[in-house]
Amino acid sequence: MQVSWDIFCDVVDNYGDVGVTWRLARQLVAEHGFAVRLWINDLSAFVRLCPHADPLAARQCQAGVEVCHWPEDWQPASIPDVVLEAFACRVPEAYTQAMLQRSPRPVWLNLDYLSAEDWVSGCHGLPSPQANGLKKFFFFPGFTEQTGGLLREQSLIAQRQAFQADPAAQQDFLRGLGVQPESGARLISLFAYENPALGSWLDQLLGEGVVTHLLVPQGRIVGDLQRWLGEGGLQAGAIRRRGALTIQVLPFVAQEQYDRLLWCCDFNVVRGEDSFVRAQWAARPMLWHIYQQQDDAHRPKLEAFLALYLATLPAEAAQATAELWRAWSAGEEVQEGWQQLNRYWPQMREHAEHWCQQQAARSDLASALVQFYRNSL
Ligand code: TRH
Repeated sequence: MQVSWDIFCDVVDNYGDVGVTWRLARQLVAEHGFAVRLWINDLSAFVRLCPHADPLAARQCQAGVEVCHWPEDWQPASIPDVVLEAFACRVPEAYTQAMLQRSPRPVWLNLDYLSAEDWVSGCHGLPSPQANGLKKFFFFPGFTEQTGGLLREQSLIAQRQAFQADPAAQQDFLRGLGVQPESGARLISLFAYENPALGSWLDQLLGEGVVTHLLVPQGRIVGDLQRWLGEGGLQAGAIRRRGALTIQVLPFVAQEQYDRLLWCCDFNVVRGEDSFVRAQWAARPMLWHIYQQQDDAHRPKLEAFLALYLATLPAEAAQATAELWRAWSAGEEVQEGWQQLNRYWPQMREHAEHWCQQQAARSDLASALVQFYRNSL
């Protein structure tokens, strides 16, 4: 009998919650042969990542996944072998009651946010007994052996390497997006939250006089871009030239295409959780705009990742990266950090590939979840 999974996704904001669960659901179907239902409470967010999807359908099949609208008014549904709540969302009470009735009881998991902090390895896989007698397990993604790993499709790295070794394929892909960079141009992608630091970086890019093509997917940073350009209403497709700097606004594309965009670029600015991981698989130098939390709770997360990511880099290159990332996340001027980083470009490029290979040598998150499920039988 085919093993069945329910994944629950409460879209808090933006696209990370739905991005991670949609990616995981597809992988569980494609690589592990499971029957997966993905419950999403806001299908409009899902449609951005899966443009063919129907935002109004109560149920639809996409890439082999049964994508279901998670209604406020919950209707009874069968209970699968595995129930996964993403990012501390809670399944409906009636559903929990039905879990109690099932024999055998389903394996119940809570997939947490990604963090490089030390405490994560101590909490990964721990049970959390519930008052009703059910047991829920905490499952933590992460960067070390003691965690659940990172989402990575089986052939992702091979695909990425083949694409990066094929300039014609890159050119075709970019042309499909309406992007035709000057030959030899430095390509940069920018997917970030609002940031007052943007102007200082654009000033710097402009001042360097290096032919640069900056690709900006539609989203929250576009307001700051408009302010710097001194105009409003920028739509996807807009191209503006300032000296050697070309800025182009891109449409929001499907996840597979976004991967290719990252693979094409020399430098990627990413944010949140999922694009942050995808940039690591792209194996190019990057800048992470970490999701800002109350009381600066994101700062230790940023530092924890920097400590891991930069551990094997020469001190100066590590220092330059850390300065740039800290300044960007604090919304402070980034000229200095960017200039410093540019001095270590060859090391940063090599390091990005090395980090990617190191992380890819470990079990991926979907496989680790499957293993956890099998061990719990
Ligand atoms: O959108 P994000 O900022 O998402 C999140 C959420 O805010 C979440 O609540 C928070 O907890 C988390 O960050 C840390 O960033 P993220 O995670 O990178 O998700 C973006 C998704 O959008 C990712 O799956 C990649 C995808 N994407 C596309 O599919 N096409 C595109 O063109 C772009 C730019 C992104």
